[in-house]
Amino acid sequence: MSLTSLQTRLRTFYLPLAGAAAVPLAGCAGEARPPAAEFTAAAEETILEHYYDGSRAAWVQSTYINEDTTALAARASAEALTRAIDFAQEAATYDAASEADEVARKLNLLRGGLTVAAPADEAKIEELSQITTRMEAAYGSGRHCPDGPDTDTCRTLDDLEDVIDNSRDAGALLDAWEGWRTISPPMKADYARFVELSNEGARGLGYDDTGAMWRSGYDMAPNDFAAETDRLWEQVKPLYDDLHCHVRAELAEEYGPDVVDPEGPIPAHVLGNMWAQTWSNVFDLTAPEAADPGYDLTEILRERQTSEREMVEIAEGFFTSLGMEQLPDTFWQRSQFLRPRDRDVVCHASAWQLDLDEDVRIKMCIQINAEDFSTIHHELGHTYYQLGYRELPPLFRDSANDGFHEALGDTISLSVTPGYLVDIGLLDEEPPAEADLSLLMRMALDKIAFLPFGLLVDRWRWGVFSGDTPPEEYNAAWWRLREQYQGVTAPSARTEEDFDPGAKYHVPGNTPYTRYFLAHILQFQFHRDLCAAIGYEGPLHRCSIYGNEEAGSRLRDMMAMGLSRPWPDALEAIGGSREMDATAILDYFAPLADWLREQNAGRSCGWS
Ligand code: X8Z
Ligand code: ZN
Repeated sequence: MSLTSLQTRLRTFYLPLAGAAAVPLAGCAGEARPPAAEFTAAAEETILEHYYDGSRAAWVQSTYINEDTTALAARASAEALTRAIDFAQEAATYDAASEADEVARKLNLLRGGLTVAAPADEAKIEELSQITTRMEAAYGSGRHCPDGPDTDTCRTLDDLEDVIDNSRDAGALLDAWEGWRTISPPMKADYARFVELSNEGARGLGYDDTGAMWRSGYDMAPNDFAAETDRLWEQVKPLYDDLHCHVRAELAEEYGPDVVDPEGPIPAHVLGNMWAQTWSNVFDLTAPEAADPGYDLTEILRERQTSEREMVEIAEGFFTSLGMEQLPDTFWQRSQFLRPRDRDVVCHASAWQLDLDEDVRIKMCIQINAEDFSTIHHELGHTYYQLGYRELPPLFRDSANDGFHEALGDTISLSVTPGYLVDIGLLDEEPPAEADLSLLMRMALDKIAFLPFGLLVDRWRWGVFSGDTPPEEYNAAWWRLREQYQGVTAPSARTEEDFDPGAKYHVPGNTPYTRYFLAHILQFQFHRDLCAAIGYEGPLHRCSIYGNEEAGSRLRDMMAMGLSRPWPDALEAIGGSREMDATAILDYFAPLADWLREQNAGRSCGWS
């Protein structure tokens, strides 16, 4: 996995993969316990010692899925988890509050920095590791085979996404949408058992459940964190509602009221994305008619016959323009850019730091299009963050909070403006100012549309982990949240035989998801702060920090801080503010918000 995904499994399994044997454990009568600083130092040493072995096993499994690599990865995962739990339990015996800041932080990270805990029981650790590894493999090798396995009719996620992203045939869309969701029902029993075991582990460490453990990683009380995400959502919801209203009206016109009810939630198969999480593939149906965006980056990349590797090189060029280092040779030698022809891999994009040092890699199945160009910047954001904090003590080699890791590369992507594309020679001239509305619309279809999805995935998991949502209500609860937050509905009848959350990578991959919601707020905040810092005064969507030393130095300072300080300190390093604030995203889209309100005049909005 990766530090996004990678982050998950790194920290989950491999970080505290440290060898328990090297650290004397407390608990035996008469045995002296080392001072906390000694304990954390020894833990970090063992973490480093074992980390590479664990992440190599995970890398090989993700890039070559079969029984053997899955068994080896499960074994490595069990060993890592055993050590992690030993460390976490040991850390919990210290009173962090009475220690110096740095040691207190390390104790809390050892105790609560896991994405999955396990009961301190060898058999249960083994079972949990097998389940998580099996779910990951099931997703990666998932195929829809209408005529049975290993027939010519089998279609991979790429094949099915190709339909969802591009087709306008409601029947074909439905077929692809339902097809991908045939991969997940077999995961349901595993998922339910995973919930039981990981909760037992979290409770053993003093948390109410796994969801509470996840919410504890934000330098504030877990309940305050949930309230903070509600507050941010309330700030942006009016803009989302306006976008939803307009998009639904245009889709109803395209597909007719039998497919898209002009007053109800939008069916999930017509939004141009397998999970209806970003909508820019329906740009042509929803764009402002008078304003041509002036260019299409997908077409430019294809016409120029840009290769997958060249796309990564262009993205690297943005980061080096900010004064960051070139990527190491091993990055180019060891990364996976293409879907291999002859074996199953986990194609979901991720960025890895296998040795917690310079062995950084990305794993993608790049397609030559604008969306993947942006995802490459996203992944390199992870990579540069990893390189940026590699000198810190091992436990601090991570971002200020997980939203920061997800936001960095996207912040760079916001600077991929038409002006920047002209600068690097991909575009001949900047489109006229009238194109801005369309450019903002294309961006909003990704960034604004994503927000409620970014929130609801973990709202679902928080309910599952707390027991409010038992297995017999998994799917119904998922669709209730999809409708409540997104105003999106299932395009055909679903039952508890289905397990639709399992068809989204991060559920079987056990990657917390609120990080992406935070990142979508933070990246606009970073962008606004950096643009102000470089003295830019025009509209935010035309600002690019490309080539700017001052912006680069602020980003580098933040990355070099890693996880060593509470996240408000890192936020302050960028722009002075210590609070997350969604007004930046509202500022960015202000011209579009006005236009949307005009379009919606006379329409009835909302869906309940
Ligand atoms: O999973 C990712 C990245 C890897 S951390 C490609 N993202 C989320 C998703 O695809 O669902 C980026 C945005 C949201
Ligand atoms: Zn990411």
